[in-house]
Amino acid sequence: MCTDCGCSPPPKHQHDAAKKTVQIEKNLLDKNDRLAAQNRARFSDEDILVINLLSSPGSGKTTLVEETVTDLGAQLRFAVLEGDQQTSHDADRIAATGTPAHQINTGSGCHLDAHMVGHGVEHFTLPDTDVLIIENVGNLVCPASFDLGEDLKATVLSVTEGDDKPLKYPQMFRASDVLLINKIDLLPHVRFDLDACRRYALGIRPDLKIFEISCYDKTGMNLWYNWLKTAHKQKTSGTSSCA
Ligand SMILES: Nc1nc2c(ncn2[C@@H]2O[C@H](COP(=O)(O)OP(=O)(O)O)[C@@H](O)[C@H]2O)c(=O)[nH]1
Ligand SMILES: [Mg+2]
Repeated sequence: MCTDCGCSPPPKHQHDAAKKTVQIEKNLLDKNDRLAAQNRARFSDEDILVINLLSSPGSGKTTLVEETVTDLGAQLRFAVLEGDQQTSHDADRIAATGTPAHQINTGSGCHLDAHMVGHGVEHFTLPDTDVLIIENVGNLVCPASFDLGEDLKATVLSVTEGDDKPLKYPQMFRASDVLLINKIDLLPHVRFDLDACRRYALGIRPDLKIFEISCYDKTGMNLWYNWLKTAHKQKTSGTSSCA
């Protein structure tokens, strides 16, 4: 009888392979953490607030960024890194607002990593930047594990995705400082229990800051904007985060 998992006969080679995989993953994450620390030091030197924006595909991340840079562009200087497997659609959308934007294509990759971000920001003039938004690849799993050197992780969840997502993908919600529940203009048309969603998310991370927003009719957007401005002020004054 195998002592690791109780299987019979013991498939030793499988356990060896699993150990090797764990070691490779650990090495990858260690390397990522070192590069993320370098990014973080650089962003702090430049007084830049960095937001890592996460969600599944289609929740409205790019729309949120378009609205935010348009409405706050006179008060804060934004730069936006866009992550997708293919196309430059999202960077093109942000560039159309007049905001510096750069697209990172990950090919088959399911998340951005600190190395990509370190090179991505070479396309911006960092001393002219107050807030860097990094729109991660749409995926509620892997991006949670990769530190990019951000100050805060913000997750967008739209009401069409179901109120139980915090329970199904707890790692993402545990890692997040902010949750934006988007598309609440669609609430009359979908079965989404806002109170239950809040309860599930807060059960996973009790200090999670939650905004209920609609990028279409602008509900809740001013609260998000005020929070972002306060977070930037706190970053540049060296006080702790407002998350
Ligand atoms: N009804 C509604 N649709 C939205 C809202 N925000 C974004 N969308 C739509 O959702 C779709 C996906 O948006 P996008 O920003 O590309 O999502 P991303 O994949 O997370 O970047 C687009 O058709 C948007 O117009 C919203 O607040 N309400
Ligand atoms: Mg997008």
